[in-house]
Amino acid sequence: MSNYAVEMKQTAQAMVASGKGILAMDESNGTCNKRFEKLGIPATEERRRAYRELILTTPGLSEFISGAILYDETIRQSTQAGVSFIKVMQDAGMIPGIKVDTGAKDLAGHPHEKVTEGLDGLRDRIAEYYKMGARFAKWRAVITIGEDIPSRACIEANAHALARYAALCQEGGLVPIVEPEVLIDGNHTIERCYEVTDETLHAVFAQLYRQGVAYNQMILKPSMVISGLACPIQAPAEQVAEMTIQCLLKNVRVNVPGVAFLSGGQSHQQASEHLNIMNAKYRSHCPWQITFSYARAIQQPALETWRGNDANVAQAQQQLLHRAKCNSAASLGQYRAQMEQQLAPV
Ligand code: 5MM
Repeated sequence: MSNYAVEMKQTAQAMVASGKGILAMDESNGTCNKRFEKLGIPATEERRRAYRELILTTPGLSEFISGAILYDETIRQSTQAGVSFIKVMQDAGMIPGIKVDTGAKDLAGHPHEKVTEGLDGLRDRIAEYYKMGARFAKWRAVITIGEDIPSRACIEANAHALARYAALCQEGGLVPIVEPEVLIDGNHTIERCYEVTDETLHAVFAQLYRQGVAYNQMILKPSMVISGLACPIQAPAEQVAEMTIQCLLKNVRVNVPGVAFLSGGQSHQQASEHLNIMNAKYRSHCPWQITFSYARAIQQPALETWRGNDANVAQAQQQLLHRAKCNSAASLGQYRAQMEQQLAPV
């Protein structure tokens, strides 16, 4: 048993406490810059810092957000006034987390498929992040649906890496968020997405078991079972919720404290609606908390309002808080479409 077992169990439970979710703001510089460039925001370290300050200093955010996943550049940054982001989070009662993978790279011998890298030197990086104040970590594996893919090789390589990452995290005191994302891109049906998600989760839990990962000290961050974006038949929200829960019940160990979904390219309202139905209809059938760990589905309206202009900070924070509030309500099965009309002042 890890020396940190008691602390990690408490952290994992706090990350998915009732009515709270995890904010993903761990975009690597490449991804963050791409999002900035689309809106004409200068892709500089200072603008990335300013944007992350906007997010983390949003008044009232911790009412809905238990913790935030940072990127290596961000975890070392501070507010304009010189307060480290870690301290800002700790003072606000939000748990600092850190993305530790180094990205999805081409899988040798398997065209169009990826394997996530980052195991080299990970033990030392975990020790450094723990010392800085991080208490959880994240690693994202990417599974693509297409003609004849995913291959067994891709699913197994990613599941194995996720489990080795999770074991290293638990050894070093960080709660691992285990994120196997089945991409929404493609013209596949929801049934095909179910098959692939089922196979992926099955492989991930087999590897977590093999590597001795403690299920009660981790969080699962899966994608929902959903129609491909280009599929001519888009499954209704009720079906997305039902098939997602069915797939999770089949594969996720009962003592995992929480499932925190990624939004994966869904619109922000869809992401809230799907999460809400899962909680309203199926929460009592599930042994784990069901919540969110969204990036785009929380941040996008705020980013579009801010546009790199400091004069827009307060309004952007209002947008961010609103999405956090809507998703918090969804994690309790209390989200209603009318909430979208009720922006609270910050
Ligand atoms: C799937 O992406 C994660 C969740 O975000 P969405 O809710 O927008 O789908 C997210 O944490 C992602 O891993 C980060 O944005 C990091 O992205 P990159 O590709 O820059 O590492």
